[in-house]
Order: sequence, then structure tokens, then C-alpha cells
Amino acid sequence: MPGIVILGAQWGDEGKGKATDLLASRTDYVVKFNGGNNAGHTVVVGDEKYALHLLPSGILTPGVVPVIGNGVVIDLEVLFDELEALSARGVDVSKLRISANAHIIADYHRTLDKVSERFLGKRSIGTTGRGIGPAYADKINRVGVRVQDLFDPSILRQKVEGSLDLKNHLLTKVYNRRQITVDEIVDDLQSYVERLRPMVGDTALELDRALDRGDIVVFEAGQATMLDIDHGTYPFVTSSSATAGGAATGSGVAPARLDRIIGIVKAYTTRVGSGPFPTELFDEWGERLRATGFEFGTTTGRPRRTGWYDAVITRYAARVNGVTDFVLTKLDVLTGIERIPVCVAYDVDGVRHDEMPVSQTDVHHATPIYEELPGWTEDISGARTFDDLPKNAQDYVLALEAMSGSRISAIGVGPDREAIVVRH
Ligand code: 2SA
Ligand code: GDP
Ligand code: MG
Repeated sequence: MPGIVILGAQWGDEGKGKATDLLASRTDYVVKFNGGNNAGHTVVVGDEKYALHLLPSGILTPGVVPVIGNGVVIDLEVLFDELEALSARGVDVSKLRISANAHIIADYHRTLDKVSERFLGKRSIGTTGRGIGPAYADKINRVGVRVQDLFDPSILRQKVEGSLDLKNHLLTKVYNRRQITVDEIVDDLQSYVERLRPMVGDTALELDRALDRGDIVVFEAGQATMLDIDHGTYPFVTSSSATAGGAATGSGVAPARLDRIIGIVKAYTTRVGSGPFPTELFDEWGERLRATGFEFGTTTGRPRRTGWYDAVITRYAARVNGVTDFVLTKLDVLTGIERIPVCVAYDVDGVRHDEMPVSQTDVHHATPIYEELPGWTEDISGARTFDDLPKNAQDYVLALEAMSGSRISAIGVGPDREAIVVRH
């Protein structure tokens, strides 16, 4: 199974970084195919904790070639800061490959992200403020600056001019900000050119050849299904394709070469930023999940919203992505809860919905229909086989498997690399 996609089945932070890192020892390439430094993947290796934002999680495994695909938006300052920080900790970052077609996040994208969020007021998305939306907007508007443009000074100037044209009007006339000059942006971007050059290439071709050789390539999604620009809870989404299709468009590898789609799903649900969240808890249970699961943004430190497991969205994620296997993470966080509610369907104004409602209004009005499953009190963090889990924990997993649309192949029982039960 040479092409493997790892993606989030909920609203992100399911533990994709840990899952990618786990697979990495058997992997040749790890490809980030969407998003940018809005992502936050935490990987715990022994006593060391790494928080990766722009770089693929596979960079931590010696021998793996990390790839930033064409679907990613790159903040060059963050790229080199992250590379330097990892190098200083002894991580070999020399193999990194970057697509010539990836887009650049410039200073004005970050500014626009922040001022437009402020402008939206109560309707704000709750973005990470990293310039992601404005950079993708430029890509779709065909006024983006791509990595390859940096290597041709006259093209770079033309592209920056084209991109800044209307933005300066918006910044100065609407948002009351200062004018940004073409020179300052071009000078900034050019300061990275020589360091960037050796990393850049036709990564789609390189990956195709790797798959031809029988190499194992892992495609690691940022964000998650419910934050996908097309399939998520629009407009409360990120601006990229975080679903399985995005692995193909965001890397240039043909869809038929993606053999396994691994959906990462938490044993409960979290969300950061605005937007509907049917199983959200506002009581002490929500507080308990946040404290026990340490649910704070890896990138921004924001407290995450928390709620019970929602099988409606997991079934939806299984379908939209064609999930072949789920990895259920953070089961340990539920230890000690006597009866664990699980959302099996929604009630929308008196009508039962077993599938994700197509209307956004219905999603906002959805209230969960819960089933309660018996909990367990035993510490499960040392479990390494399914049989090591207490009977009620096993039954919880089997119940989720039956209602979530695909098999659960592994179960996370703690943050460490080894804290995992592999079933298939
Ligand atoms: P953006 O910045 O334009 O992508 O924000 C749009 C929405 O996408 C959400 N989003 C995320 N949700 C969960 N985790 C993310 N990464 C970080 C993490 C987030 C953090 O791993 O914890 O540190 O706050 C992530 N990135 C984007 C975002 O909340 C908006 O709802
Ligand atoms: P990602 O964005 O999907 O990579 O996830 P994050 O790294 O943002 O958030 C997941 C958090 O859960 C990280 O702090 C991980 O170290 C932690 N984690 C992953 N799997 C488990 C698990 O099975 N149990 C516990 N307790 N923590 C886990
Ligand atoms: Mg995260």
C-alpha cells in the first residue's frame, strides 16, 4: 500500500501528527498537501515535544523525505525559523523538498487576515491570523505569487505588483492601514531565494517516480474534514482542501495512487474557532475534557471547544474521504467517566437526521440524540493490545466502529509515540 493519506475526521487536532510520526518509520516520503502554518501538530518523542506548523510531521524521522506540496501556502519566515529550530535540536532537515507551484504567504496576507477578522466582528471565523485565507484567495483569483516566481526577479516584481494593486486600495481606504510598497515585499521575498533554491523542484514528478519504485508515501492533511473549504461547515472553515481529494490536487499525484485513507478521530470532539458544533458542552464535562485532554491550540494556544463524540460527522467523514481505517485517539481522556454519551443522530426542529444535514441552517439548529455507553475506571495508558483494554473500553471502541462507517485499526491511549493499541 504505497500511497497512504492521513487526515482529520472532525474539526482538527485529532492527533494526525502523532499518527504520521508513527507510520514514518516505515515511510519514504511524508507530504503536506494543504494549509500552511495554521496547522499545529504535536509529536512527543521520549522527553522531547515537538510542535510542527508548516513542516510535515515526517521530518522528525531520519531517512524520511519531507515534501511541501503545491497545495500548501508558505510563509517563508516561518519556514526558515522552523527549519532552524529543528536543526538546533539535532533534527536533519536537509532532505526537505518544496513544490515550485506552492503559493507564498506575504506580509499583506497576514495583515488582511487580521484586519478582516476584526472587521467581521461577531461574524468572524476565528482564524489563526496566519494569512491563510487571503493567500488562497489570491491563488483562486489568479494573482498569487508562487515559489517559482522568486527565481525570476522581473516576474516576481510583476506578480507582487499585480497582487498588491487592489489590496492597497482596500488597506488604505477601507481598513485605514498604511500603503504597502512593492519594493518592501520584493526585498523581503528575495532575501530567502538562495536558501530556498536547492529545496525547490517538481515534487509531483518526484513523488510519482517514488511510487513507481514502490516507495511508501504518506500524505498528511492539515486541519480536517469539517474545516474543508467544500465539505466543511462553510463559512466556518479553512481555505483549503483538507479531505482525501486534496491529497491528489495538493500534491499532483493521481487519485488512483492513493491506496489507504486513514481518518484520525478523537474519542470525543473538539473545535477551535467559530461555527456550529452540535455536541459542544458548556458545562463541567466540557471543562473536564479540555483539562484532561489538554485541549489548547498548538499554534495559537486558544482553548479548544469540547464535546462528546459525534458519529454523524464521523460517518460523513468516512463517506466523503473514503476512509479505509480510523485511528481512534485520546481514549485515555475518557477514563473515569461513568456513562459516556455518544451522538448517534441529530434532531433538527423535531426531525431526526442520521446523515449530516445539507442545509447550514439545519446544522446550526441540530441538537444531538445521545446514546450512553458504560465507562471504565482502569488506567489504560499502558495498554498495547486490544485485550489489554477493560471490557467497557473495548465495547466503547466497538460501538463507535459500528456507527462510524469504517473499521478502527488503532487506538491512542496517551500522547507518547508508543502509547497506541494496533488492531489491524
Ligand atoms: P485559518 O487560519 O484561516 O485556517 O482558520 C480558519 C478556520 O480553521 C480553523 N483551524 C484550525 N482548527 C484546528 N486546529 C488548527 N491548527 C491549530 C492547532 C490551531 C490553533 O493545531 O491547534 O493553534 O489555534 C487549525 N488551523 C485552522 C480555525 O480555528 C478557523 O476556525
Ligand atoms: P493534529 O493537529 O491532528 O496533529 O493534533 P494536535 O497535535 O494539534 O493535537 C493533538 C494532541 O493530542 C497533541 O497534544 C498530542 O500529543 C495529543 N495526543 C495524540 N494522541 C493522543 C492520545 O491517544 N492520548 C492523549 N492523551 N493525547 C494524545
Ligand atoms: Mg493541530
